[in-house]
Amino acid sequence: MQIDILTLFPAMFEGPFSESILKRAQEKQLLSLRLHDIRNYTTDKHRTVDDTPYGGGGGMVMMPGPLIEAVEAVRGPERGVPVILLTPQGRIFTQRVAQELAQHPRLILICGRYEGVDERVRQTVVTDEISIGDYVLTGGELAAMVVVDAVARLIPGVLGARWAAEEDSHAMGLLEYPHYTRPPEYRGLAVPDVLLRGDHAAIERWRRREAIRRTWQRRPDLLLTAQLSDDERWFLAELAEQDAPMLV
Ligand code: 4FD
Repeated sequence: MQIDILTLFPAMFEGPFSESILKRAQEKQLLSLRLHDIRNYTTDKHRTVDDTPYGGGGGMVMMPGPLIEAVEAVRGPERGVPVILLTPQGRIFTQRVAQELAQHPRLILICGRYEGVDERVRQTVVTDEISIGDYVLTGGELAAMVVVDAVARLIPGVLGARWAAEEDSHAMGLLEYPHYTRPPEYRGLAVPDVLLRGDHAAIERWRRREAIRRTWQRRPDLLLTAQLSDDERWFLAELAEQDAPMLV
């Protein structure tokens, strides 16, 4: 997969893209991350990328010219490449959206700065708008890094073979079960016996139930769509009798 990122601050991406899983994915040529400085697509001698808003009011708006020229140059003649603007006004980014984006061979991400982007960028080149959550950032760069990370780990071969991404809690629609490693007792806190006994069916059942317990306590909204067996539904009904979920 190739992801092109249009930004005024390409250096912001150096750390996250040069470490760990994203670094390895690029070395294995499963992922190509290309950074493009929007300022290289300006035409005036001051390399201007923003201007004051028509109609007045505070702040600066990113001009349409450099952004649209950048998208067209980077995209080339290819059709059907998603051009995604990271913005608080976009659809909320979820594991499902990450899975959807991971099906594409190419993505183009636009990182806005200042108070926003001239509306004509949306009207001409943007095909999708994504928000990583209901809060405002100083630019789209951190949001783009989040999207790249979540999408990259879904590309086959990027995670180790033992770590199929579809086994993730959020892909299952539940929160993760509790994890333990050595030692078997730490400061008087023991690892649950079932995990030490090696009965893999019992371990699986315990993990599913603990995932359901956690989801009931912390994110009961997720249980509306989670795929549960009849046995697990009975377990959930028992939980619901014992204690109410944490609301809000
Ligand atoms: N919640 C997000 C994305 C970008 C951003 C910006 C228009 C503001 C939050 C375009 C307005 C870009 C998010 C930059 N803040 N700020 O995903």
